[in-house]
Amino acid sequence: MFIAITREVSPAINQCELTNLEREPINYERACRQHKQYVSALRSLGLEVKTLPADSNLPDSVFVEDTALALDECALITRPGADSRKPEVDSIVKILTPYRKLFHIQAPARVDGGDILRVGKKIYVGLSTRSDNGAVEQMQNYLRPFGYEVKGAAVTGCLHLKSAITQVSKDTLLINPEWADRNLFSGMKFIEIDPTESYAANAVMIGETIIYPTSFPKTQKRLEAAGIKIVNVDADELAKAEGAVTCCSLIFKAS
Ligand code: CIR
Repeated sequence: MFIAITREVSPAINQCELTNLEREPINYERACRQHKQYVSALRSLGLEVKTLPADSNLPDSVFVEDTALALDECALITRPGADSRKPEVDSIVKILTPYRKLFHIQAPARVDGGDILRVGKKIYVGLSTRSDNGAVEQMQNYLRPFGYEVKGAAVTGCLHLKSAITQVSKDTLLINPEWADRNLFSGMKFIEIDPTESYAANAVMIGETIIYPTSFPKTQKRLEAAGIKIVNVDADELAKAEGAVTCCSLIFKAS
């Protein structure tokens, strides 16, 4: 059994951080409806969903992925790169404490969970505007004893590593080759996004199925042709906050 932690959309979502997108109005009610659909998709795949309440002081707090990395053996509490997001970790510490031994990224290092891509025992950390080598070093020290290999990965043009590349099956990564270098991810197969759909490389893999936005039909055809099973969600409202589907949950094994 897997647990997914999610958090309701903040009424202050229009004050979210933005790095690569121009600000445009986010329809709060529509974002909430789409978020509910996302939670239903997680439940339809058998996950137990624990949802934290919205916080009007934390505009980006719906993007829980950025606050932690939950592994089978332990969990890492991040130190988010944007100052407005640092307090988001407090409620995540509380909710994860019963489940895992926690390690904390210490200042001045910074890392957002959106930059952390785990593929089996390999952990890639995007060296973006939000995450740095200091965090990579701390993660190596914390996670090597559990058999993980932690590596920095260059990322350009997008907010996070997982905007550029995510896992879609046991041996396959979905990649935007403009934003990440496939040579870093040895031993894997790749599906490239359709070049007209820059933001299409973010999918949540749950078992043999992915949760995937309806916004990228051309890339979806490529995924279907590769035999990937898809549960679609509408996610274009939170995409205006530079959020994608992995960002909205923290998924880990219950025991
Ligand atoms: C931010 O800039 O931090 C938020 N507006 C978006 C965070 C998206 N999170 C993610 O990709 N993991």
